[in-house]
Amino acid sequence: MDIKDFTEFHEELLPEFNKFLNDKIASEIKQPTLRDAMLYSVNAGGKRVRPMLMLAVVYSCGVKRENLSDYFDIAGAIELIHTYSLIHDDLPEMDNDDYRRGKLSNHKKFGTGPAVLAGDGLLTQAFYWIAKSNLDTSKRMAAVRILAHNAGPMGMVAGQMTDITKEDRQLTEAELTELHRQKTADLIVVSITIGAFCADHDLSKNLVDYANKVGLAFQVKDDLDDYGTAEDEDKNTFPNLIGKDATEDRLRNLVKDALNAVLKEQKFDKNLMVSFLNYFK
Ligand code: GRG
Repeated sequence: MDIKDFTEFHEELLPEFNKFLNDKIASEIKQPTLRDAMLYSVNAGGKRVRPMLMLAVVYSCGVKRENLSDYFDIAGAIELIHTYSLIHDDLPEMDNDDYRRGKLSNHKKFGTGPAVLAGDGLLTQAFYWIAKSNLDTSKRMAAVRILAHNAGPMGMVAGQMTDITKEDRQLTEAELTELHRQKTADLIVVSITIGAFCADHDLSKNLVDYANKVGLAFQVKDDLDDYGTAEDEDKNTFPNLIGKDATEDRLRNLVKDALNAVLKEQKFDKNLMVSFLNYFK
């Protein structure tokens, strides 16, 4: 294996993956406002953590660098779903944010109707990309099933519903953990597990444990990053519920557990998944 580190992997793959995303959306979506609104948020500065995690798992399972583009449709689908979720999350009837990643949110740029439709378009197109991918039928079916399960009303959409309906009361620690698991962790877990399925890796409890710990750590880090800002004040977050120090402890423990889990993984190059944990430092 030539690439030993997640950061290096990310830098190596990103330009090619970004070009793939842009070319594909630009050629497939003919309605100009819809195409512009979809491309606006896809190109608004996202870090591409989820698709790069998926591709890094594929690579760690032994797929060669030159064959990784065979998996771009599935990795792209995950990024489209992530992007749709952020557009809808920013809407006035949801989190009501005017800015995302320092740029105008989609509805502020295009209007609420177009933003809803840009999200709808990204969500639907994700499953079109998976269905049209050149991977074996069994892999495409697994990707559709896992993604729909974790991103839809059994996962992320359910988490979002809990979030917007329980906003005005403080959740218990167990409720908050479940909300974070559904809203954020489930899509991260998908990125890892779909990667393993697509690369013919026998999905083990260790890799699933790693995925679950990393997924939750992602939201706990986000909570810590936002802690103390004006918008964060009344929100259901770990630091608001259990305090900053206890939340930092929780993050450290999640990262330690993720490391221990992935180190036990068999028939798998561990360098990229271990170095990904630096994201939480
Ligand atoms: C609208 C169905 C629906 C779901 C929305 C993802 C989500 C659910 C809401 C976003 C709220 C939020 C900011 C959660 C924190 C964790 C998170 C998803 C952060 C953003 O992910 P990054 O850092 O984003 O990977 P970039 O900007 O890099 O793409």
